[in-house]
This record gives sequence, C-alpha cells and structure tokens, in this order.
Amino acid sequence: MRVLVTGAAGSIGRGVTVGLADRGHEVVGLDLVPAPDGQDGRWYVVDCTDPDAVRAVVAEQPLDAIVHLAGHPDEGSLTGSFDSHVVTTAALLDAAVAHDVPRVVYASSNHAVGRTPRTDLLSVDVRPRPDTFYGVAKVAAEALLSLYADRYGLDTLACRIGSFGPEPTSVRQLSTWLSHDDCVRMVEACLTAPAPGFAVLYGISANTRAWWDLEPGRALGYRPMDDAEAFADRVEPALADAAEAAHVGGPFTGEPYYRPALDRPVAP
Ligand code: 15L
Repeated sequence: MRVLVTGAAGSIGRGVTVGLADRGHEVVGLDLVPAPDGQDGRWYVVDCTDPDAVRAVVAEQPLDAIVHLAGHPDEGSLTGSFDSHVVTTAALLDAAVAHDVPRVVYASSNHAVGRTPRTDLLSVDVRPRPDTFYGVAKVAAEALLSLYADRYGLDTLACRIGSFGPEPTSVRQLSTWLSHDDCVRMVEACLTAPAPGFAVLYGISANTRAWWDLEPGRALGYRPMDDAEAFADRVEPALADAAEAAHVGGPFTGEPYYRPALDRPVAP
C-alpha cells in the first residue's frame, strides 16, 4: 500500500514509518521537520493545520491511506489542543475526500476516556470522558472521523493509544504500555482490515494487567505479541501509583492539570 504518515519524524512516527516500509509498504513521510537521516522515499515538510498545504501533498500522488500521527502529545490550552488534533484531522479528512483516499488511521489517545474510573476492563463503547483539553480534542477528532465515515463512506479508525515506549517505566504502564513492534502491528491491521467503516480500538500490547479491552483491535486483525509483564521486575513502585490507578488516564487526571481552558493573559 502507499501510505502517507503524518508526524513521521516523531517517536511513534519514526517506528511506524520504518516498520511499515519493512513490511513492504511505500511510505510517504510528512512532518514539520525535514526527514531524518536514512529516510527513503518522499518526504514533505508541512504543517497539518494548513489545509491548502495538506491538500497539495495528497493531490501529488495516489494514496491507499493516511496514518495521522502528527500532534502535540501532551496537555495544552483548549485552543492549542484543538488546532493540534482537530484542525489537523479535519484538513486530512477533507484532503482524503477531495482526492479519493479511502482510509484514515488516527492516533487518538486513552485520554479521550481518561476520566473514566478504573474498575472493569474498559470497553470502547463507554461515553467519551476526557481527562484534559488534550483528551477533549481527541474526542472531537474521533467525532470527525465518525462524521466523515458516515457522510463520505471513508474507513476511519481511531487507535486510543496507551503509553508508547521502548519499555514500561511505571506501575500504570504495566497496564497501558504499547511496544514499538505492536504499534506497527496495530497500524498495519488498521490499514488492511476489510471495510471497517468507523472503528475505535485500544492501542496497547497484550499486557497481563491490561485495563482496556483488546477485543475490538483483535476483531480488526491486531494481534499484539508483547507483554509489559516481562519488564515488571524492573519497575519500581512509586507514591503516585495509587492515584494513577484511580482513573484510566492516570497522571492526566490530577489537579496539576486543572487550568483555565483559554490561556489568554488576564488584564491587570
Ligand atoms: C498519551 O496520549 C500521551 O500522548 C502521552 O504523553 C502519555 O500521557 C500517554 O498518553 C499515557 O497515557 O501514558
């Protein structure tokens, strides 16, 4: 498949770009920064909040899918989060419709439901329950994917990613970790699942202590192979563990994240 990957120079993007190329896909990279050394294939330095620039890239070659990973991976202001996650997703969806790209795979986040108290294994059918403005923007981006699936018949998949990294580094991450290799497996499953329409899945590895239901991913062909438990003896318990286990969003649910939505300076 020929796939445009946004945020291709980022930590998830780098792994996905290399991993998809290794699996025989033709990857077109897009990021705010130039291609890393050793990157083969086309690369565009583009800001995804610019719809004209995004459309020009998508117009330049036939694409089988877009994998949208670009975006600030942390809490910010409401408007900043909206630009980073909703405006960029809208620009890509509009370009997909205009140039017949049939599928968009999106890096959503567990923080779209992060304020959900952690009890049983969390299904994808719970109500949107963000823990931050970052989470609010992820909910809105998922809503856009749903809208474009219904209106235009696009296949749109929202991967609610947990904690991506080389290995889990906290007790929470023994439940929420997504390994590099499983991330590539997840994205490839999302690219190749037959006619999914709009779909939501949790992006974690096959963690023994998983908090989130992996069945929706498995139904799409995602077969995670790694388990955070293999690293459990290296993870030190910490004071924050109990608070982080109260809601699925962990640290993002804490009071340090409580702040005004519109961070304009207040007049004296
Ligand atoms: C995310 O979505 C964030 O991008 C990342 O910074 C972590 O907070 C991660 O989730 C997580 O929940 O561990």
